Amino acid sequence: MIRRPIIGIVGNNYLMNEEYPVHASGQMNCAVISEVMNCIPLIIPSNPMYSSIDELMHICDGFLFTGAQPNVHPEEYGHHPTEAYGKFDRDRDRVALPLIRKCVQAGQPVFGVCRGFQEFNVAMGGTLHPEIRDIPGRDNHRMPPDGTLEEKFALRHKIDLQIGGVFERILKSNSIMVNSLHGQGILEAGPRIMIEGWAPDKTPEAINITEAKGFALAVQWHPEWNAKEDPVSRPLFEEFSKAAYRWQDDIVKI
Ligand SMILES: [Mn+2]
Repeated sequence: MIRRPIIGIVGNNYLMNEEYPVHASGQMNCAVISEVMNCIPLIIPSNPMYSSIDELMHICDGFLFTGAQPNVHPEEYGHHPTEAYGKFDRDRDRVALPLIRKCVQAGQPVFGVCRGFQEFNVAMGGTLHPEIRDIPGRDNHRMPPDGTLEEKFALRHKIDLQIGGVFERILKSNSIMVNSLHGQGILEAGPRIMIEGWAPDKTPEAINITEAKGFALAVQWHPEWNAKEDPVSRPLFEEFSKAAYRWQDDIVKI
């Protein structure tokens, strides 16, 4: 092996201090790739002009689709934007959605978190709801508006996992506790989206893409928080890591 696997982090585009444009990703994403996965984190500037999807797949061995404040643009799933949808990051949409589709087809490992989870669903033909707490019977899944990071990322609700599913196999349990920092959620699951985890109010929180050739899981919560110690986060990232090492081995053999 020449080097450890590289995990591309699909970066966010935003205005620092509301005026200076930057490409960025949270440091927790890099830390989990380095410290739990034993892989190399590489933040990708999400702009389709800079690199093709094939070039990104050649550079990296797997991809992490992280959380972010801007939502996937509703035109990507045939809905009209309203103020309820908040801010957008069209360049990330244009990189993330085709990258998910192509990786799933190729078997290159992909893991989605929060916005990444929503990107998986949209990439596979599903739709999103801009504010799930407005759906009758649903809870508020947003983070507390105030407080420390520890309070914002604290465990908030249970998830029931599908018995016999991929998540249950990895986590060796069908009931787990997770944090919750999302306003959006899945409205209709795409045809190949297998929902394997539900919050107590039936909001989908863990998905697997059926008939994907490789590792293709996504979660609505933020497993990068406290990933070294958390009994749910750690096995998920370890499994993602194994998939990236396997992918790299296979590529080297070719
Ligand atoms: Mn939640």
